[in-house]
Amino acid sequence: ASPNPWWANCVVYQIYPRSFQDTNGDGIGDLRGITQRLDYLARLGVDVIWLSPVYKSPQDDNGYDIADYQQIDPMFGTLADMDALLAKAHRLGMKVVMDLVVNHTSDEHPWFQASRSKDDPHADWYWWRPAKPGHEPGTPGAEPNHWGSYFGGSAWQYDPKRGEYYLHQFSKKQPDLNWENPAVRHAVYDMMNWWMDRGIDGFRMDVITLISKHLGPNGEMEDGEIGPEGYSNVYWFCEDGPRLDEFLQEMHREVFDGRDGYMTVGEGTGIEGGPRDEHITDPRNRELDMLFVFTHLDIDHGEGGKWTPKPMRLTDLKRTMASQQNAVASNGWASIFLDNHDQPRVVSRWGDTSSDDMRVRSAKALALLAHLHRGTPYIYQGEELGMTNAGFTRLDQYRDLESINMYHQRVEEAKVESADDMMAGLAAQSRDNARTPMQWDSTKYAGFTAEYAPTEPWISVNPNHDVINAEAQVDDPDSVFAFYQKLIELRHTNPIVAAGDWTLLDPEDEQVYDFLRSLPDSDGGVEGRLAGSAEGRSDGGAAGSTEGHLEGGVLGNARRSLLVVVNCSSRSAHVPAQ
Ligand code: TEU
Ligand code: CA
Repeated sequence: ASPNPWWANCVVYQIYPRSFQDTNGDGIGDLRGITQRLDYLARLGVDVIWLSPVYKSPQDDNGYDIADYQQIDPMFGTLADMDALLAKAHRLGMKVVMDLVVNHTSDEHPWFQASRSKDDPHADWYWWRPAKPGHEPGTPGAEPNHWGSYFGGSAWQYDPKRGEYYLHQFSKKQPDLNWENPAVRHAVYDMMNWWMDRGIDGFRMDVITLISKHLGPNGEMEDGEIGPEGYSNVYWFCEDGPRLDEFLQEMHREVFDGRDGYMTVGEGTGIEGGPRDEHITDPRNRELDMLFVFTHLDIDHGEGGKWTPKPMRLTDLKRTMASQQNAVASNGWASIFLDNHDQPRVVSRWGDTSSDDMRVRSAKALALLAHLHRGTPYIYQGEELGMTNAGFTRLDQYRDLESINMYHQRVEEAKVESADDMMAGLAAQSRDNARTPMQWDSTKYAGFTAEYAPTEPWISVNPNHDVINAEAQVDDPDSVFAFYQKLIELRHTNPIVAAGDWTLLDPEDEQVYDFLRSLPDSDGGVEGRLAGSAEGRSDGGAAGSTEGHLEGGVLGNARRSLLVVVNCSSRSAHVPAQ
């Protein structure tokens, strides 16, 4: 059933446009900046670029709140700039995938504005509900239920014009669209077709597994247990709802049937890497090509969730990765990622950054680990340089609404955490860790914006850009950048990397992460595997001690199999990395 489609041999590079390259000195990255830097990406060797949202938006959640799907936000440029970007990328042999954010729109989208009138044709395009019976609409406690938003506060917002509440899982400027309404779905498909016809090569679909809601038989929305912050969980209502497969198949029919050379990857919020992952990505079901499954990024979340991080155990990483790999071993396909714009930088998170040398080794080890699993690897901008967490120590350095809102909610309102603990949680887990400007060179603003730019970057540049930057790495054969180049090259040239089976070797070992890749008709044999494993362990040397380091190597490289061994012992010696 393995289709071996074009994207199985590809490496995708995610760009967060506002932090990539500024060309007009306003301190915000733009499309022209991306176009200028495409040669760098071609040199790295990536095949596909995924752009986080660049559509017209009030930027409440940095563009994940879209007010017009068919316009570029003036901050980023124009449609003509987008066409130029596409043309140059294609000329350089790279495809371009755009972010599709259709679980919700901005509250400033004309659809939502129209929906505020009960007699408008758009009245039913969002999730409107009246106040709780017996309560005065708009007063505290009158919300339809206790669901909390992921970005703080209630998931319900009162609209005085309509006299009702609308559901927003994310910020109150991100109302959830009502996918039960066929008019909503067809408006989305029309927009997607418009972009495909313009020449883009597919979509990364934001929280696409949340579009179908679990309604009761009469449209009821059940409340849940109220947590320490005063809200109940909304996720059970939205994750992997009963009509998800139907909606994805309809989308496939309406947008993708009859096209080729494109790819789709869905953010698989709530999909655990099991039968549902396999089902959604099995090409026979005509839903999505790949999903991002997040189980491996939850392993360092403590009892209070991501804001109370705990040390990561290597055995948990292996267990979660194995479940993701095994889910799609016969049907479907995996996406492999350790970083994105919502996650702290993996080298700070799980690596050893106590010295420059160890940071570089850690970055390479993590790269090796990710890129030699079976699936399509995703690189998040700056990961290929070993960029680190932001190192912010004050709340006013943060820009992310989730980080700021959750600080206020947890520390000041619900008082579930001290200010110091929350600042430590933010330093470890805030999304802004991934959003500091791309480090191109060692000049004042890291080459992200000109030194004489009239405006400071929208978020501070990491002071370590004097050491960690692209200019210092692109010509250095020992750099993290060069290591990524080699891994990408390996995927393109060695069929075992793209197509080989994946077998985890020592699930219980806390220091060594080793696995075997082999093509089904492997002539390596079982004996060879075991010998390779033993060799890897002794070569790792420091396994069991606390003085080794996190680094990796491909030890066996037979014609039909590949043994990958990553020594993670230093990591265990240095957690919690805070
Ligand atoms: O993220 C949604 C998501 O599933 C969460 O893991 C999100 O990262 C978390 O709530 C924040 O810690 C997507 C986008 O990637 C994110 O940038 C957007 O803010 C969000 O959807 C809403 O569009
Ligand atoms: Ca700019």
